[in-house]
Amino acid sequence: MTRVFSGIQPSGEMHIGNWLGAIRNWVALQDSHEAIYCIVDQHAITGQYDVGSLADRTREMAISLVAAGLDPSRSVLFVQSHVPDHATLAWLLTTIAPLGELERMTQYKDKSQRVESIPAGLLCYPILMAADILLYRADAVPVGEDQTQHLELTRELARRWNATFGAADTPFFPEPQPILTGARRIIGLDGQAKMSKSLGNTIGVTESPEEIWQKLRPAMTDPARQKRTDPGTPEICNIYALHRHFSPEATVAEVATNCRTAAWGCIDCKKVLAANMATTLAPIRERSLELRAAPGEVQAMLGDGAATARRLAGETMREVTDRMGFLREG
Ligand code: AQP
Repeated sequence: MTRVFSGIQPSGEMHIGNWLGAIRNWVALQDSHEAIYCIVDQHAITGQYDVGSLADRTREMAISLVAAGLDPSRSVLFVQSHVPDHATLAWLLTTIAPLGELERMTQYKDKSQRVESIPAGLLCYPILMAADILLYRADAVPVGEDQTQHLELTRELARRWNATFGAADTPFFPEPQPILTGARRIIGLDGQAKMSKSLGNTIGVTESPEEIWQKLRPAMTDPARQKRTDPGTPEICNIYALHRHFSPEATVAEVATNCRTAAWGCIDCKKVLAANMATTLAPIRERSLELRAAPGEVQAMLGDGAATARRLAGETMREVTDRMGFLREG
C-alpha cells in the first residue's frame, strides 16, 4: 500500500482552510493508503508562541482531527515531540541542506518580515518538515498549495541524501509527491491573505453557528461594491468563493445571479453562506464536543499512535545512521 504522511501545526484552532485544503484528503486517504498523520508541535514553536497553552492547543488539534474523521484504527495519529527521531533526522538533513534554497522559501520570506529578530528555526522549518516526511519514507503528502514549495525541497533533500549515502540503484528515500484538493488555497476573511491561524483571518471548524455568523458578517466582499444597490462581481468576492465550497450548486448559481443584479446585498449572501457552513461543519462540531468530554480517549489514541510512529521511525533511523557511518551503540 502506498504510504502517505502529513502534519498540522497546533498554532491555533483548525480552520476551514486547513480542512478544505488538506484535512478532508487526510480523512479520504485512510481507506486507500497507509496513512500517518502528525500534530507538528515542534514546528509551532518556530515563531513566538504562548508556552502556557501549547499543550492544550495540541490536545485540541487532536480532538479536531478525530472529529473531522481521522480514525486511529485506520491511520496513525501522534504528536511530533513524542517521537524524538524527527529532530534527530532534521539535524542530519541540515548538513546537506542548501542555505540559499532555504532563504528563498516564500513562507520564510513572509514570516521573517513579521519578526524583529529572525530565529534560525524559522529558516530551518522546511528541513524539519522534510525529516517528518522522510522518516516514514512516505510516497505522497496531502497538503495545501502553500506547502508545495517545502515539499519540493523535501524531494531535493531526498535526492541529495540518496546520492550521498544511499545505494545508487535503489534510492532509500522515495521522492514524495503532493496530493492537493480542489481547494488548494483558501483566502482569509480579510479577502486578501491566505487563511492562516497566525493571521487571525479564520473560521474554526468547531465554531458554533453564532460564532460563524459573527465572523462572516464583517468579512470582506467584492471591494468595488460600495452600496447595497451596486451590482457585484462574484468572481472577485471571497464570500462567493466560500459558497462554492459550502453551498449546493443551485445556491451557488443563485448567489452569482443575485449578486450581479444586486437583488441580494452582501449581508443576504453571507446569511445563506453562514447557514450552509454551519450545516456542513455541524458533525465535526458535535463530535468535538463529545471528545472534549472524554479527554482520556484522545490521550490514549495519541499514546498508541506515538508507539507505532516510534517503531516505524526507529527502523528508518537504524538504516540512516548505518549508511551515514555512525558507530552503533553497545
Ligand atoms: N488557507 C489555506 N488553504 C488551503 N490549505 C491550507 N493549509 C493551511 N492553510 C491553508 C493547509 O493545511 C495544512 C496544515 O497547515 P499547517 O498548520 O501545517 O501550516 P500552515 O500552512 O502554515 O497553516 P496556517 O493555518 O497558515 O498556520 P500558521 O499561521 O501557524 O502558519 C497544510 O497542508 C497546509 O497546506
